[in-house]
Amino acid sequence: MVNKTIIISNRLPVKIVEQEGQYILSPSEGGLATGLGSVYKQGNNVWIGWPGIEVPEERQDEVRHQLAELNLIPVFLSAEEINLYYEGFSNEVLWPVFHYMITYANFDQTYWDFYKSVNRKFEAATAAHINEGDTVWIHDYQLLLLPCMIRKAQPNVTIGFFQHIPFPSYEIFRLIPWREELIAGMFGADLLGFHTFDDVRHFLSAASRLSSAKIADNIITHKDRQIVVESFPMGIDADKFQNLVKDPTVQAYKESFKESLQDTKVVLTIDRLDYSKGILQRLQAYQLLLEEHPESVDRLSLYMIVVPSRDTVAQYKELKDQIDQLVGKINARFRTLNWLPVHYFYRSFPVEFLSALYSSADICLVTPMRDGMNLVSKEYIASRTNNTGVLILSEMAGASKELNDALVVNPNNIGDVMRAIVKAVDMPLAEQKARMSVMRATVKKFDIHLWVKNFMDKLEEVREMQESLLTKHAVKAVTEQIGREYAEAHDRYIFLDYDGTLVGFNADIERASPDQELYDILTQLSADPANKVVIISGRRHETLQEWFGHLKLDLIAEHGAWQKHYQEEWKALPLLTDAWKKEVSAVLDTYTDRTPGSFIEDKSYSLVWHYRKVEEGLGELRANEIINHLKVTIANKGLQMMPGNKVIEFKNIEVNKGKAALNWLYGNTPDFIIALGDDHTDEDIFKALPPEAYTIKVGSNISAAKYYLRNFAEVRGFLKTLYTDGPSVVA
Ligand code: GDG
Repeated sequence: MVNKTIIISNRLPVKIVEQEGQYILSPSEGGLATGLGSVYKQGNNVWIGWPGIEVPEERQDEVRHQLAELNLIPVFLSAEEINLYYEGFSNEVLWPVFHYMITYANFDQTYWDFYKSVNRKFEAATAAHINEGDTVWIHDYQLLLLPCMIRKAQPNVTIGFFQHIPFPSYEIFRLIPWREELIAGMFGADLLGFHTFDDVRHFLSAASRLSSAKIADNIITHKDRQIVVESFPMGIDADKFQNLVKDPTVQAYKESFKESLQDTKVVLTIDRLDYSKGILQRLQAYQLLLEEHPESVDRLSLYMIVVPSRDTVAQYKELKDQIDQLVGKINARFRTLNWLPVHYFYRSFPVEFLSALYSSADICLVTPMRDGMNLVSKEYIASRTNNTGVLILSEMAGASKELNDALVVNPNNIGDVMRAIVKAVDMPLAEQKARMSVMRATVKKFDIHLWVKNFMDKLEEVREMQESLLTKHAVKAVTEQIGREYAEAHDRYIFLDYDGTLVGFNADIERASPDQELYDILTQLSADPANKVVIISGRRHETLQEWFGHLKLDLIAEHGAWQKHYQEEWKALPLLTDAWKKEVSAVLDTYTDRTPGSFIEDKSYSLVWHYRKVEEGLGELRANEIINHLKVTIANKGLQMMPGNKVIEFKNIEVNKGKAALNWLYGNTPDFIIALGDDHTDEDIFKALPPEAYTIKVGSNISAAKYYLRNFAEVRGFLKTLYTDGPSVVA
């Protein structure tokens, strides 16, 4: 069967009205629906979502059939479900919190219960259509739990998720009582997309604090799967807005504007009614302008379109009342016989009317308090086919990251917004054109079609990465192969790192000592005369001596600075100087004093700065500061700096586990080599060993090693299989 792609969002891209007992369907013209048209309208692909109206049970089949012709699959929701899952949890918890308006949030337990049950309903609707190998693209904050639900029901599908609104900083996100569940829900995806890199950073920081997943750069490793987190700034259907300007209906609207406006300049604003859009603050800035710049009177009008939205909710109704009052106040105070300061419309318009406004307005004022992206700003730009006009844009809108030729303002600074309007009014034509043409090129290039393509391409790339990782896990088949080769070999070298490989991590480094099970494994393994078992660790040689001196093992300590063959004495690498230590430790001391929980470990030929016990985030920050601080010293003194697992180690460049391992092999021709290790320093071994060696990374699947195991417990299970003939204990 051919694999398909399933789009899922709260709303289907369709409007349904009931007329004379018939359901009439009209497809949505929004940019997202157009962009995704290239996906869901193809082959057996579908789009799953709520059809936007309550349909009585006995008529659901009828609607289902009508929708099926458009490749749409409905999830029918009752009025109660819409009220509690959508208006409730989505719009009274997630929307305000994600837009940093926490005082508007209402953490109601019933909302949460319904959010879960409706997400489950979406999962059930999906289950009826999804097969192994399919691709799913879920949209937005109403469905944060859905990725995990689908993953559980159908593990072998590729799931993408895109969030259209901002992801807040951890300090805000943590306020939500169900924060861990939300993060876990999102973790079901393979690819998580946001509009901006700031949203990505915020998500990664929340994920690292609210889960035990490992995070490296923008990749989260969770339950053996890698989740890629990326920014995909959404674009618009730029061609459509550009071409609309020439449309006869649009031209007619424009003509009549021109007549009524005379010489008045127009400042345009278009938003849904929402407290995140900064509508009141914008009116205040305009009022300030009329007060401070009386020359604007008669010359500048504000055209303000507010599209009705959620106005049954008390907070929105209140906002509407406040806007009504302030508009009334400004108009009453400043209007003249022939001029109205604010032309205020509380309704929606056909897109031709918007196009006429966009292409007529001298200035577009877009000043949300927070906005995931903001498409209005991009639509204004695409409509400026003669490259004139000025965009004033809030730095809190995702779009401000791309449109840096706009006049960028802080929407909370009313004076700043006012000054930007003055600047826009006075801006010479040449400057307008210079700025606008750059922004038009951006909006045209990064349009909705490229956005869809970029996301789908990345999803495909992630799918391929997941498939190749699956084969890397040293699962049963592979361990059996290693086991066979091991059994046939007569001269074996087994290199084993210690911390994180043979034992788990402990915040207290002295406490991670070997336990009886590990001693048993090492004793059994080394009992075979064909085996040379080498512990190769960053630990001090005194420690390795104390722990392993009595066993039949070779020991390499401090990444190779100290070495000991079984039944021989410890030897240090010759000609190593440690004179540099004074200078480096003086610098490290200043950081340790400022970073509670950190400490310095002094080894013969290296210094280690540990931050495992430091507050999450602070340790990484300080580590980066240290790296920057010591970069030059390190290079000048022939040292190397090695960031490891919650440590940074400084040591002589000659000391390296890879070189030490090669030294051990020098002059020998073993017929079986295997190395297991978990951190940065073990990568040197993986790279140094000959190609026929088995290399196994522990804990992560991003490595130069050929295979990986999940943790030290799997390592122990694996090692046992080598000396017992029984089946692999690795799952
Ligand atoms: C969310 C995020 C993110 C407006 N009035 C009329 C009308 N519109 C259209 C505009 C524009 C859209 O509505 C509004 O999009 P925004 O992006 O500005 O804002 P949200 O609705 O809050 O969207 C936002 C977006 O998702 C996409 O990811 O950018 O940050 O909050 O396209 O043209 N359309 C018509 N008549 C109107 O009166 N036909």
